[in-house]
This record gives sequence, structure tokens and C-alpha cells, in this order.
Amino acid sequence: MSEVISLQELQLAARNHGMPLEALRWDVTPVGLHYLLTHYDIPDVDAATWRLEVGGLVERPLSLSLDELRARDAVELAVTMECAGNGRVHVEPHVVSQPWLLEAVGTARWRGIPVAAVLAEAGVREAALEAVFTGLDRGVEGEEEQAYERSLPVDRLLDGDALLAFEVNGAPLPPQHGFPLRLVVPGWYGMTSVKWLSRITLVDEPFAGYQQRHSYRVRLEEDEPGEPITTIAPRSLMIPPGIPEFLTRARVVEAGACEIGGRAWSGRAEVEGVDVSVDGGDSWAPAELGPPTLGRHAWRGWRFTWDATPGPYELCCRARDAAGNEQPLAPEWNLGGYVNNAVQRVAVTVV
Ligand SMILES: Nc1nc2c(c(=O)[nH]1)N[C@H]1C(S)=C(S)[C@@H](COP(=O)(O)O)O[C@H]1N2
Ligand SMILES: [Mo]
Repeated sequence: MSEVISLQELQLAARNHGMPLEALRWDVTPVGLHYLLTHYDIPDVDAATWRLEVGGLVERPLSLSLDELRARDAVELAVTMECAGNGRVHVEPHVVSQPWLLEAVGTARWRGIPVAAVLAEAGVREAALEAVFTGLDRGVEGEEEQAYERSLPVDRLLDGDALLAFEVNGAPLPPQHGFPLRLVVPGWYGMTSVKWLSRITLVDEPFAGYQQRHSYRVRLEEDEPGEPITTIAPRSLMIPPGIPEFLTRARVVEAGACEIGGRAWSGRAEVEGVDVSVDGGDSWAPAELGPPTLGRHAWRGWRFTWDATPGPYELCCRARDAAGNEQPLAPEWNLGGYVNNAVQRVAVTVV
């Protein structure tokens, strides 16, 4: 890992906090501990005049107030959300952006209206290929002034579980998570889930906005189109065992039976197993995987009992899913430092 991050990266890190990894203890992440990523500023929204506009290639354009949305049939889904840049500081050479270690993740119960229901109400026209979701927040990125906008293919939305959420963990969305309404797309990296929604526009060609055409693509060179980033690759993380040293965060664990536990998730298929290593990945043993208590869109718990004897160790955990995706042992570089799901390594001294 690079030893120095810049003042610019610190500015981003101070605004966009991660989930402290000890919060992996909770099935559902308390809202204030859920990670946060906001490219520009949190917009000032007046709920009384706010409307969701649904337009473009639809039979019946809609303009819905928050009360009108809340009056419709709502569903609640537990969803593990992760930023595509999670793990970025571990790739070499260093990528300058939001400097996530491994904490850009959280699980919440999002409540709202299925996107599919709203699209059905508006009546999607035959020619519509994608829906563009536009946020109220504006900024400049890549020298382009823009609103934060992303699109998804219409057919995915019509048979998918995507939600227009107005509640998180039983309370109205707080400003930082997209009040009054946000998109939540289970299984996809976080950039898909547009906050502070103002508009859904059905279009007949692939959306070419900055966050789609340039950002969130796996590219090795600046001038190649690259592969778009979509669903979440498998990852497991452990609750840091023992106690931390204040400045270095190095862990100190007492000798004896040590319960190691954590969570594992994948947006690509069901998590099938988690393996644990206490010797930096030279040897592995299976962890016990907990039941999928939160449903198929959220993480699962796992645990492992370690007979810890004095000395230095490197603890690792590694998840794999039913589609055969497994966490790599070492990070792979790309221009944006995206989708680095290499195994977590935690240095521990047993005393
Ligand atoms: N309008 C808007 N939506 C957005 C963003 C943003 O900057 N503006 N950031 C995206 C990114 S990159 C991520 S990872 C998630 C983070 O959601 P959270 O802050 O609620 O955890 O929101 C996504 N939706
Ligand atoms: Mo993100």
C-alpha cells in the first residue's frame, strides 16, 4: 500500500466515511455507520415541492410527489451495498481518488416502490432501451459540468428488484443517503444506486453521460472504452480480532481460542463458502457459513475458531460464490482502481 495520500484525497476521505469494520458485527448496519459516497455536495431538497418526473419514451409521463409515492404499495429489501472503489488504496501503482481501504460497504433495509411498478404505470414504449436516473446534485468532473446520472437497461429493470427507496432501516432517508428518494439496485456496485432522484428518462440509445461513458469502467489506458462495471464481485471481511494499537491499528490478540467472524457477499451468485488463513494465505481452512437470514441481496455471516499461540500472524479470509467467482490473492491494477476484491489481510500479534 502506498505510504502517502494527498490533501485532495484527505478532503474526499473526510467527507465520505467508511463503515468501521467492527460494524460487521451487525446484520443490518446502523445508518450512521453505513459507508457514504457523494461525488459533489449533498443537495438542499424541499420535500414539499419536490417531484419525481418519469418521462421520455413512456405512454403516460408521471410527476409524483413524495406523498403520492408513499401511498403506493411498498416493499422492503435488505441490500448489501459496496462502492466499486472499495480496496482502491491496495492497488499498485497508486490511483488518486477516494482512498478506500476496505470499509466502503454496508447493509441496510431499504423500503420503497419497485422501479418495475413505476415503469409499468408510466407505460414503457417499445423503442425504449435504457432508463436514465438523474440526481439533483451537480458538480464538475473530467472538466464536464453535470448532474450525477446513471442508466440501466429497461429489461433488467422490468424483471429486477430495483427499488425507489424513501426509507432506510425504518426511517425516512437522511440527507446524506439521498433524501427524499433514491434508487437501490441490489447486487450492483453502489454507483448504480442514484441518490436524490429527480427524474427517470426512458431513452432509445445507450446513455453516454460521464458516469457511464468515462467513470466506472475497467480500463488500462485512458483512451480505451474499457468494460463497464456492473455487479459486485465476491468479498469477505472479518471483524478485526482483539484490540487495536491507536496509531498503527495493529491488532493484539490474547492466546487461546479466538473466535474470528465476519461477513461475505457477492452480487453475482450466492456465496458458497469462506476460507480462512492465519499464515498469510499459505494454508486455508473452511469457515462455518451462517444462514442467509437477510435474503439473497445481503451479506451472510461466517465464523472460524482459531487456536491462537503467541507470535506474529497474518489473518486472511476468502469468499467464493456459486458462479465460480473467488477472491484473488493479490490486487489487479486498473486506471480507476475499481473492483479490487483481493483477500483481506490483517496483521495480528498474539500475546
Ligand atoms: N446522486 C448521486 N447518487 C450517487 C452518488 C452521488 O455522488 N450522487 N454516489 C454513488 C456512489 S459512487 C455510491 S458508492 C453510492 C453510495 O451510497 P451511500 O452514500 O448511500 O452509501 O451512491 C451512489 N449514488
Ligand atoms: Mo462508489
